[in-house]
Amino acid sequence: MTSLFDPFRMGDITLANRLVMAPLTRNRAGAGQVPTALMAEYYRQRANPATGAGLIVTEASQISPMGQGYLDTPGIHTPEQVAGWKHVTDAIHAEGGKVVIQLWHVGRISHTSLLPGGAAPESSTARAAKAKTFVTGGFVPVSAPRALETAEIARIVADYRRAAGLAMQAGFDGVELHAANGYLIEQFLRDSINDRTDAYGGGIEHRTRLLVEAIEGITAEIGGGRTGVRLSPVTPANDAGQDSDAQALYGRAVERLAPYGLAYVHVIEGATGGPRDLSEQGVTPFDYAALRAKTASAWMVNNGYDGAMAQAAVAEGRADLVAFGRAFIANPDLGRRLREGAALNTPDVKTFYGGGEAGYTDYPPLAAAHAV
Ligand code: 8OZ
Repeated sequence: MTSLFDPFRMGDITLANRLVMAPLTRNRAGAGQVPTALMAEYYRQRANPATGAGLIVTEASQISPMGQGYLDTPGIHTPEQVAGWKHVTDAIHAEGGKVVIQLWHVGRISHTSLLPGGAAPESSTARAAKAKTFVTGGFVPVSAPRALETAEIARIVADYRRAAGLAMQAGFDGVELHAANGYLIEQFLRDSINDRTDAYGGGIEHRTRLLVEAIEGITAEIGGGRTGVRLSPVTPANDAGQDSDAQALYGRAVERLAPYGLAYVHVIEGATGGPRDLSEQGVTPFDYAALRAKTASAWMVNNGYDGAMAQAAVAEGRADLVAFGRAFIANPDLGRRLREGAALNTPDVKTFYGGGEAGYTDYPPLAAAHAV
């Protein structure tokens, strides 16, 4: 029977185990949105597959200045950022770990104070989200966006592609396209947000176009075997609403990505960081197994898994890989703890976003002498 701790080959990337550190926004980048030495230490602590993750997915990282939506998130668009990330990937690889970077454009989930020249955020729509972000000084409502002109979309696709190339220069094993949680690509995917009348709006073929073009650009640059994608078919995160037919939309999206031979598809089941079952909120149950049937890529699941759930999912073949978020914030040695059935440290929500070492690199591992 397959275990969470068995090795796995995912596209061109060989993993020592199937335990994944989920992408986690921590807002600790330095000036110029450059990854810091402290960030390298945080990832290093979680990188050894003997005690930590078989794969790390980095925190979401903007592909352009317009792709940023929160204070102090790292970028992957300048030479300084590439150099900063190289310290991170070197630290992870020195521990024997593997790492992909999550490529991010927030779309309308941003604020003019974060954007070049105080620009309005860019999206599929000019309608503002009822959502908040945090900027210098605290939480604020997101700014009203501007709908991208059709002719501008090629620039966005080129930015994703360029970021994937920079990720390779920075020493990453691959990239994950962030197409989840109410950000730019989801703003195009869902008919609850996308109100366009051009070739990027309307029917499902049009609404999946940006996703497909982004993947086409990224895979042309680095290959499908080093590319993953993250989807969240029914999450309400960031005022995404619900698509009128999520099963058809996401089914077709995954079907259209199949020819690119992606290393993996990463799916958030239910509400991001919230309930897995949304039937009480009136959301039609989503059939994830039917979604998986549309791809030969490895299947990565996420949202509220504990060790027993993760082992069952892998043993029963419902998933190849299981991503843990909050548990990895508080437990650098989460792999060891799950393997040994040890208690977990409790994450401190107050230090999730921004700050320094506290609640970041100071969560204790099990004592070295802990009896196995
Ligand atoms: C929490 C805070 C800010 C951003 C996501 C990148 O939800 C995020 C995020 C999460 O995907």
